[in-house]
Amino acid sequence: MRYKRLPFDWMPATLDWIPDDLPHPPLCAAANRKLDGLTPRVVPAVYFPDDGSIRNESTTIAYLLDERHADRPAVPRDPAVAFCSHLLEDMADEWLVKIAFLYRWGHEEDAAFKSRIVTGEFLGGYYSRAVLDKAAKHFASRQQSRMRLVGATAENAAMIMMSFDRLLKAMDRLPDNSTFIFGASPTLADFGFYGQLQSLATDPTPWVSMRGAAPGVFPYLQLLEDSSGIETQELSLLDIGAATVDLLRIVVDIYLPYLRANERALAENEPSFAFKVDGLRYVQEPFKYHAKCYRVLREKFSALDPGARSQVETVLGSTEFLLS
Ligand SMILES: N[C@@H](CCC(=O)N[C@@H](CS)C(=O)NCC(=O)O)C(=O)O
Repeated sequence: MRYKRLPFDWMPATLDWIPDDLPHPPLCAAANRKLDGLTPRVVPAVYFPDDGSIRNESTTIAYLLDERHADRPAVPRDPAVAFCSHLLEDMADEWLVKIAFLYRWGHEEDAAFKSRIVTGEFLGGYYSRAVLDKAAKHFASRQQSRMRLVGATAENAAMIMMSFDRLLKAMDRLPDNSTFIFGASPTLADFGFYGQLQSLATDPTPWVSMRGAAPGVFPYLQLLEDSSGIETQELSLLDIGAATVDLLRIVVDIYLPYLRANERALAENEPSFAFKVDGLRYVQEPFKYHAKCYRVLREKFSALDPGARSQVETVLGSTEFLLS
């Protein structure tokens, strides 16, 4: 919204995250009235005052905002860049959340620290320390109970951490060749990465490893925090550097095989699925929404004209997982 120079009000939202036996402060009540009837029950959500609609799913919201406010688009105009940007944003939304979950809810120190920040934000003030402690504990244990659903488990930790390691190495090299992932102005991919990396950069444990392994990521996040002063540029895959190619290769090596294994398990009604990368094994219950993500990616790939498709093929190295 800041990049697009759209004015907005920020409203902390609660869904059902406050225990029933605690008072629901006025801030929660106001946000909950706006979120009433929202499906699926996930945030972020954007309320559009012009038609009174409320929409969620961050990718859908981003496309919708570009449709309604075409100036300063987050979706690049060049179709090959737009496709790669969508691919990276999808991985950021759906895979990087496993890294964030594993760190935040898998370490007691991180869980205690961040659950207070999250719950304190939606309690909004005028609460006692006892109320904050109770709400934070309730929220942390609720999130910990969801780790398996997300795939953030001890048996998957090695692959998840390997993907984080590759991600940090690539992101740290981004400034060698550009400011943002595809060049001098940000795209949907940057905003997707921002959401997850900003969490990781402010949680105690990953913050320390990021400072050591990838100090170049912090100025990038700082620039993205408010990119309203950055001018929009035309972007081309012909100008991208090695770091961006490395990021895209993480999609090819890990995220697309994950999506395919998930889709197959759903089609065959399997209770769980597994896949391997570099000898590391990942296992999870199938997740319906990720089958939709995979379908959308293949539809977008098959809609590319031959010129754009060949550019995408060159940077990805392999498009085997994108062919229907
Ligand atoms: N794919 C969705 C994911 C949204 C999502 O899962 N949001 C979480 C919070 S970050 C949520 O609302 N979860 C529901 C819950 O925990 O009850 C998006 O990108 O918007």
